[in-house]
Amino acid sequence: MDSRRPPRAARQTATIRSHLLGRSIRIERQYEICRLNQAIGHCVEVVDCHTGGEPTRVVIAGGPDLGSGPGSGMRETAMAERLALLRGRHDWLRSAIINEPRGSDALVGALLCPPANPANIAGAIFFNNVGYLGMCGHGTIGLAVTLAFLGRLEPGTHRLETPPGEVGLTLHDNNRVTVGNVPSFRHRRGQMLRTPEFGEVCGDIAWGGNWFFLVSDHGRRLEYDNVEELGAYARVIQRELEQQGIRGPEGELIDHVELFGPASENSRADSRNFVMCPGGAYDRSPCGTGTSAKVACLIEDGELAPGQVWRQESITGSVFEVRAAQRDGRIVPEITGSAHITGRSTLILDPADPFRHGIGKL
Ligand code: PYC
Repeated sequence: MDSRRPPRAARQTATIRSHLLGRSIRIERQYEICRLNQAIGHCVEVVDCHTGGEPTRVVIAGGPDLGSGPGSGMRETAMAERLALLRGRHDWLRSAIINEPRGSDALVGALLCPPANPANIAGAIFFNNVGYLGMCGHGTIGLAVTLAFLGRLEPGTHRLETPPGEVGLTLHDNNRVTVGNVPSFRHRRGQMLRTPEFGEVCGDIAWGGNWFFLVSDHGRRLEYDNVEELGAYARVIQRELEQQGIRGPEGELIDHVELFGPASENSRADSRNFVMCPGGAYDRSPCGTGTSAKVACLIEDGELAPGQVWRQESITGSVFEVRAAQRDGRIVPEITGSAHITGRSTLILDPADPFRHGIGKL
């Protein structure tokens, strides 16, 4: 036994005290939000963090009521139904939280929702400057670290509901998290795409919780000082995929573009990427869903074995470690990365503010 550990009773008292403290802070904050809502307008409480440089803003209070039940139980998950409600009736809130003057194009939001299954820790809907994401790897890592920061998540393994399905998350410590992603797969290998600006581009189409077009042979320098050129190139690919109707198996838009190149010398990574998201901002992290899509392609090509770690470096130099299990013939990636809290604030949507719902986006 570790003699430095406090006795069990003392540990239990400390846990109860921290829960009670967390609860009374929450009640105090909720009272404060109600007071602000009455005095100034709509208030939304958020915690900001970044995962490998990519920011996430988690909405912890002030979001709309999207229901708490199990959903219709039809084809869609309860979280996909809550997402449809958010998109249909409250899209102004997404824009207000993410877009300028409060946010930025790089920001990803995460709205906490009641889970359909009470055994899961929460549900989450991810969104950005132009719409909604499926799963979000960096966002889930950020969400777990946020919940730990708030005293609402203990180290260990938990389950989170997202629109494309349930994911696992293991909180290792205050910053490090492993996400058990949704099954990932390649839809098409070596898809040719004609572009007026850059000629033919060849890529794979794969799913890792979002849809990706993965390009290795692009002839571009994957360095942080070259993000403008990389962004312009990737946005042309996004535009042409949409215009030429090149889509996923059920007509889904391929809205993320991922370019690959050699890792930087000191990173000990296997590869470096640049990921363009819908909305025109690039991912500062290695992109959890994009790396899942990459790992699915590598396993299908026999270039990576199930269980083998793939270290993916981002354009900013941060690294995710991804390993995938093969279960019932499906590739199920696990993404490990770190997030850090950067702030906590109350957003105020003043009814007299002409830009309360974001500049020029709605
Ligand atoms: O980490 O999966 C991810 C992600 C998607 C969009 C931005 N980050």
